[in-house]
Order: sequence, then C-alpha cells, then structure tokens
Amino acid sequence: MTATHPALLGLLPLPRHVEMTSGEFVPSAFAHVIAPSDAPSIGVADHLVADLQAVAGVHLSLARTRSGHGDIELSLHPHRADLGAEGYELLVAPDGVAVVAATPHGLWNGTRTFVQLLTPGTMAAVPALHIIDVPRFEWRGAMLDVARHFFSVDHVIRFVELIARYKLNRLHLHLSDDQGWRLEIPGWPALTAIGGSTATKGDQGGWFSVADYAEIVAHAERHFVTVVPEIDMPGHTNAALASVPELNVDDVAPPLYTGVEVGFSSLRLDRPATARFVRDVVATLAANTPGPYLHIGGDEAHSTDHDEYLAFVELLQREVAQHGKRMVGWEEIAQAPLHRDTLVQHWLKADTVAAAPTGTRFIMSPARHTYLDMKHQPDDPLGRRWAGAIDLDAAYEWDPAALVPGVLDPQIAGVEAPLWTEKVRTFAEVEQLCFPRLVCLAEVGWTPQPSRRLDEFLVRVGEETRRLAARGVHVHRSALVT
Ligand code: TNX
Repeated sequence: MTATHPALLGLLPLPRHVEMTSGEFVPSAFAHVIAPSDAPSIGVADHLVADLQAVAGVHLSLARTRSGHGDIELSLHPHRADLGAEGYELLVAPDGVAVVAATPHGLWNGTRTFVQLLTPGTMAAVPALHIIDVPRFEWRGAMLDVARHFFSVDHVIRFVELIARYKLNRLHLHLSDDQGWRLEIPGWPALTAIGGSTATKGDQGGWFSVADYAEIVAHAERHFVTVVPEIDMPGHTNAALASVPELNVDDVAPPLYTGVEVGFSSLRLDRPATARFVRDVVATLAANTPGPYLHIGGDEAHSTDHDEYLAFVELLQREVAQHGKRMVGWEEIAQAPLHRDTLVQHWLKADTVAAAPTGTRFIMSPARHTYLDMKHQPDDPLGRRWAGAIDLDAAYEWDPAALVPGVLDPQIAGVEAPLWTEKVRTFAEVEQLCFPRLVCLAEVGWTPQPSRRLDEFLVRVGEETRRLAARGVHVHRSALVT
C-alpha cells in the first residue's frame, strides 16, 4: 500500500497493511483510555494519555473497563501468534479505537502509530482505518558514541524519546574508546577519574555512574528500548591503558589521547591484570543491563597480534556467556570461532561477514547507508566524508538482504545506524546528523521491502521534518524533500 491519503502522512515507519474504512474518530475529553492491569501495559496507557494531551490537547483518563463512546481500548491477546513479539492491530472507528497485541511491546507500537495519526496542535478527526502491522526485523537500533564526546544522562534520555517515536527498539551505547572511558566500573576508579576526564580535541570529558546508567536503562525500558552497552576491546582502549598502568607492558601507562586516528592501542593477554579487568568490566555490564546483549567491540584491532585477537574474542565470549548474556561484536570478530547466539555487526566489508560460521546472525550497519557521522551533502560543514555523503536517498534506498551474498532475512537480526562523535561536539549537532536520517533506518528495519518507495517516503519524511522542527528538534533540511 502507499500512504497517499493525507491523513497517513504522519506514519513513519509505514505499516505493513493499512485499509481505510468509513467515517472518522474524534478524540473526546469525556472518553477513557482502557488498559490491561499489568504494569507494562499501564505504562503504555499512561504514555498514550500524556501524548494525547501534548499532541491533541485533550485529556483522557485511564479506566479499567469500557465506559462508552470514544474510548481508546488497549487489549492483550497472547494467543495472537500472527502478531509476534511486537506486532499490533489498530482499529480506528467513529465510536472508538482498539489496539490489540500479543505483548505490551505490541501495544506500545500500536499506540505509537495512533499518536502519529493525530494532527499536532489540533483536536482534528482521525479517519477510520484498520492497520495490521508486524516489523520485518527484530533489531532496529541507533548507536550513540559517548566516548569520543560525552553526552549527559539528560541528552541520552532525550535521544531515547526521539528514537522511540519511530519504533526503534535498541540503544547501543559506545561507552569506551581511545579518547574516553564513560562508565563507572566498581573497583577500578581510575578508569573514569583519568580515562573519563577528557574527550576528542581535549574537549570536556564525563562519565556515567552506575546509578546514571541505571537511570538511562530504566527510561529506555519505559520506551521499549533495550540498551546494548559496548566496551570496545581489545583495540580502541587507550583511555583504559592510560588509566591503569598494570594493563601495559612494564606497567607504563601511555598518555591520554585526544586525536581522531585509531588502531594504535591494544589490551594484552599476557598482562596478568587484563583477565581481571575483562572479568570485572563484563560483570559490571551484565549486572546493570537487563537486556540480553553485551557488545564487546572487537573492531580495528590493528595493533593486536592475530592469534591473540582470536583468543581475546574467545575469552570475551566466555565471560559474556557466563553471565547468561549474548555477545555482540563488530564484523571483525567473525574470524574467531563464534557461539551460535553471538551477533555480528556488519559495517564495512562484505567478505569479512561472509567468513562468519554458518548459522551466524547479523546486524546490518553498512557505513555508506547508515553512518550518521557522514555529511548529508559533500559540501556540508557538519559531518565526515570517508564513507561518502549520505542524504535521505542513500539512507533509505538499500535492502539489508542484498548486502552480503547468501545473508538473507532469516540470518539478519536487523539494522542499526551508528553516530560516531569524533567531530560532533554538541547535542544540537547530534540531532542534526540523526534527524530525519534515523527515520530512514527505522523504515528500512520495519517495512517490507516491496512496500518501500523513495518518492512516496520523501513526502512523509518532509512532513516529519516539519513536525520535528516545530517541536524544537534540530533537523537537517534535505533538498530532496519539499
Ligand atoms: C569506524 S565503525 C569505526 C569508528 C569510527 C568511525 C568513524 C567501527 C566499528 N569503527 O571507530 O568512529 O569509523 O566514522
């Protein structure tokens, strides 16, 4: 289907199946939002009440049972296997609205769609319709690099709220690199005291305490976003090496690093402190991350001996598995023997990915389509150029199943767009690089490939650019949208 109907212009990502029916629904302050009694569903309903207030200026109260005309009813039907873990059915009719899902996450997604149908700033009617919607991929993520430049808890929370609007459901936090260490690890205070003290170009550092991290995780959870923490090892580790002398040959710590080039640092397996360090870091991540995934980096370890690199990946994989978690790593880890449930994140070379053990599943982050640190246009002042300029067309027009021969939907967990921040200093720049490009990624990950058409998408994303700008988000104004 195509979203040619003007009332559907707010829908991003485009649902799988939309049928217009007759009549229209008018939000009414006398109606109720009705929700199941479990805590996650009540959270979804509370959120909907707040959104109706903010977007349409109408306050509905929460109730347990239907009271009459115009109610918005959320209900769980766990037997609806066709809807899966995240799908939903949305019925908008003149006498009320129904959202049905098998899980609270499905209710969340259904209410996100309903909110997109409202016209901001008005109590305007919503046309009657019937949507059945299920995502193409389970993993739809955004990555924020807080290591090269640090962003506060409040900024990360704002980021979560922005991405959740498009049903993105993973927040990958890149928490360590050569230029900074950003997470408190109990027992290793130097990591943050020293390694967290600065950033690229000598800009201001910062780090998250365990309590800060818990606040981010809890906020993400309320938005059905799973936090995936990354501590990058064995390369990209200068901030750790500079903080802890025992991790280095002869116990001599290198100076802190504030440059941009990478590939010069490495942890060493022959240092007795290394195993203890890895154990404590992985244990801290595991203890504070309710989600099942821990990302261990593994990219660009150009200063690590090849055999040592393979042994390192195996050590990390054992540590992660010991806590009952699933390891995620950048595509370079595919050279090592991997557990069946380890996820490999593709970013650069299709042949690296092709070498992964049969049965491996992938997250697709091809640099030339998903790297949010790239310029939109070759002459933009903001952004980098090494993977090419990425305007909305390049961010939208690609098929995750056409990147690596033989890697099709069943092998693809999903897609993710990373924002690396070597050259990104303010949160306004974060927003400008991410929006609306992240909307492209959200639709790549959600909407079936045959339903996606760039010309039609550009109409919707043009509308969304205006809506975001009206809400005070620093958006990029692409010349491709009118
Ligand atoms: C490559 S993508 C990197 C990052 C840089 C990025 C800059 C990846 C796994 N490694 O360390 O920040 O390029 O675009």
